This record gives sequence, structure tokens and C-alpha cells, in this order.
Amino acid sequence: MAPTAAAPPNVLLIYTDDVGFGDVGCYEGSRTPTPNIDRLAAEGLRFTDAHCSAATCTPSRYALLTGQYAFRKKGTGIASGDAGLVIDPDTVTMADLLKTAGYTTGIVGKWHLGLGEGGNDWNQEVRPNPADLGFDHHFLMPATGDRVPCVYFEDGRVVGLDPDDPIEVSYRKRIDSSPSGKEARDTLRQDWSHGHNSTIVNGVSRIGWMTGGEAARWVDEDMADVFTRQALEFLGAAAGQTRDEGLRKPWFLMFSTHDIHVPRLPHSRFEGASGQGPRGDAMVQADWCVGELLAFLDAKGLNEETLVLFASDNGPVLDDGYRDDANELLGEHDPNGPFRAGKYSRFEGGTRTPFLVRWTGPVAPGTVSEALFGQIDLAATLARAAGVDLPAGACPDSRDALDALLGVDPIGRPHLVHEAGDLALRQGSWKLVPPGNTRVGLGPWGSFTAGEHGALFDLSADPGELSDLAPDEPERLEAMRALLSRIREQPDGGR
Ligand code: NG6
Ligand code: CA
Repeated sequence: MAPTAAAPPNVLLIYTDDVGFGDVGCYEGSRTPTPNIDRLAAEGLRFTDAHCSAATCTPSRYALLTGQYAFRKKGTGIASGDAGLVIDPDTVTMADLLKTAGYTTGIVGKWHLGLGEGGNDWNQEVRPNPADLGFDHHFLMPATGDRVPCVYFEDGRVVGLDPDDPIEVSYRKRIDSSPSGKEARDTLRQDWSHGHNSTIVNGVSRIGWMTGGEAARWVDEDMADVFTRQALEFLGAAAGQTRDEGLRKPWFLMFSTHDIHVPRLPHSRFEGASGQGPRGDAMVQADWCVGELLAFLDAKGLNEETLVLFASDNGPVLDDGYRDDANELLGEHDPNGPFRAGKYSRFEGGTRTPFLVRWTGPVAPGTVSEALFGQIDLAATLARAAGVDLPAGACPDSRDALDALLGVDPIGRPHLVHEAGDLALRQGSWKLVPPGNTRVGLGPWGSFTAGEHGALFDLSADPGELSDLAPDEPERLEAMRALLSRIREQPDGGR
């Protein structure tokens, strides 16, 4: 059994965007300097077989916060910038659970789970929002950096909006006659390669149409600084709070970076920091943010009472729609480490991502775990660490994996689903990719087609998923197909 601390820990969940297994310095394949993130590995536990639940953002974040695989819920594909809130406010979320346990809860950074009822009037309060999902405070980028509206959103409202310059957003039709990224391509600060050619904001064209809100529009290069400042403000206020009885009131902060998603436009002080162009420089910027948060914990003496988690929402991608030389400047760097493919793929590179756990005391420093770990389990696991029970039916796919999280259980989950359009299944070291296409590479794309019965890989001998053993292992293939069918029908295949 994992050692449990006397008091529930604060939880700092650092959730990065499109960061691959090899994008962090302390992982195999990396050539990017990330000393602050590496410090979490040196002072804690580094997982080598940990997974987000899906190979794109919205379903991955849905599963993280609800403890329910996204394939069970319609409308959890990549959300547009004017989508309604994807999580039903009645759903018990990770934030609800921690709030019940007495935590002050907050989220700063990328959201991408929809807001309001959809098709919102961004000039009013937009409900429902994360306040309806257990977050006491939110300061967000509503969708992605490459989707309108390009404004910050705090506690239900657009930040810094001039009422005389209202915002309008549409994903259906063009709203005004200002030149698009297609028409004024030669004026762009960063050119697009596919999609991303509608409204121009700050010299970069985006997905979707937007007018107005000039004063509220973000400056891409300042975004990491803005989020870090907001996070430190939240932490500063939360760390000083006590409960009625004079006890420390724990806090939960999800710090959700825009880095290293496109458009990659890090602050000029990071230019050239990686030698890999904007993609690597954005990673160095993310590492700087982590350093600022860790310095706060150091200064306040909070390392022994704070569980720090570092994770990513999906695997890596190079050209994701802008010409930022991510392919050309890659050099020896391996964004997916030894694994195949990345973002959008059912291969391991789609979901096997960096995962670091630091909790000074309960977690031994400088350790490595090969346990199969799924972010799907974080909701139930954090509830356990916080000392609250899951209400009946809550977080149905989420299991208490505290023993694995703290490095006591070396095996982890018996099975785990990956989602990328369709599903794939891990069981021990075996991997089933059911029939259909999935992406290979890190963009530009090719695709792999798993035949009539699906493909089967033994990752212990073939981590790169190159030898399809389906013809040699008919019984295992059948057993895994049956298990996946059961899991599709009911959580954990009925346990
Ligand atoms: C895709 C976008 C891609 C990225 C992705 C979402 C195009 C051609 N591609 O549709 O650039 O925004 O959606 O990424 O528009 S995620 O990490 O938020 O899931
Ligand atoms: Ca992502």
C-alpha cells in the first residue's frame, strides 16, 4: 500500500499541450534543454509507460477531468472555438471531488472543452463554464491558440473587453470584409501550411471568424507570461488560506500551458534557446513556466505538502498547420522517443507521453516506473489522496491508482484504452489496433491500415509497433478484441 500523508496534499497539475514522450529533456530521444521539468524527475518519479486517454486535446481533457473515457460521450471530438461546454455540469469532475474534500480549486491556461451553450455571445457572462464543474477560479484561453476567439476568459467573462467594440465569433460564415489569411498571406508573421487561413489576429491567421474585441485580443508572445502570472496569483492567494479550525486549506491548480501547440510564437527571450526553431523554443518557454511555479513552492516551503504532476494532453506533432520549420530544424531530436507516430494516432506515440510525479516524502527521488499508467485514473487517484470517496457512478472508468502514482505498484493498470478517432487497447505489453486507419509519422501524414481483424504488437520486443503479430497470435487477438468490446459496453469491461 502507498504511504498516505497525514494531510491531503496540495495538487499542482501541470498539463502541457502536444508535448511528446521525447520532448522533455529527461526522456529518451530529447535534445531540448528543460532543466526545471527534469528537476521533477530528479526529485521524484518518472514514468515510461504513462498515457493520456486520447491522441487529441478535447477527448483527452474530457477523460482527465471526468474519469470517463471520451468515446462514451458524443461531441467530445476536437471542439471548435464556439462549442458549448462539453462536460455536462451534473458530471462529477476531478475539481468537484477536490472541492468536496475542502480544496480551493483553480485552472489557468488552455481549456478547449467548450463554454456556455455554444454559439455564445462573448459580450455577456457565458454559462455554464468551469465554475459549474467545481473550479473556484478560472483564467483561460477558451479553445486553442489557433482558434478564435483570441481573448482570455476569466470567471465567465472575456478579459479587458471594451463594450463599445463588441466581439462576434462565427465558425459558419465570414463576418466582415477584413482580409483573411488566404487573401493577405504575404502580410502574415507566420505563414499557414494547411487550414488556419481565416481571421488574422496579431498578424497570424486562425481557424474561424472573429470581429471586434480589439483591446481584449491576446498577444501570442506574452501568453506564457500571462498564464504564469495568473497561476502565481492564484497560488499566492490559495497558499495563505486556512480552514475555519485554523488548519491549512489545501489547493488544486491545473496549470494548462498553450505550449507547445501551434501557432508556436514564444516570447523573444526564448528565441534560439533550443536550436530547433519555434517548436523547441516553445518547449523551453514551457520549462521556464514550470521553473517559476517550482520556485514559488520552494520559497513558501511547500514541497512536502504538494503533489506536483507533469503531463501532456496528446503526443507530438511537427507541422500542425503553420510553417514554423518544426520538421526542418528537428536535427537529432526525437519528439516521440522510441515510439511510433504521435498526435492523432492510435500508435503509442499518440498517447504515451511524459509523466512526472514529485511529492517530497511519499515519492522517492530519482526513481523510474514502468507501470502502465493512464490519466483516466487521476480523478479517482486524487480523490483517494484527498481522502474523499467517489459518489456512486462517478468517474466510471477511473480507478484508484495511488500505489502506482507513488511508485509502490510497479505494474499499474491491467488494460488501457487509447482513443484517436477509433480505439486501441493495451493489455500488459500487448497492443491491439483494431481494423481501420491510423496516422503514422509526425506530419506531413501517412497512414497505416490495420487489416480485417486488426493488428497486434508486442511492445516488450517491438516498442516501435512495426511487426504485426496478429497472424501468429489468433487466440490473443480474439481475447483482446473481446475485452475491448466489453470495455466499449461497460466501464472496465465489467471488472
Ligand atoms: C486540427 C487543426 C490543428 C489543431 C488540432 C487541435 C487544422 C488543419 N488542424 O483540426 O492545427 O488545432 O485541430 O489540436 O485545422 S488539439 O491539440 O487542441 O487537439
Ligand atoms: Ca493537444
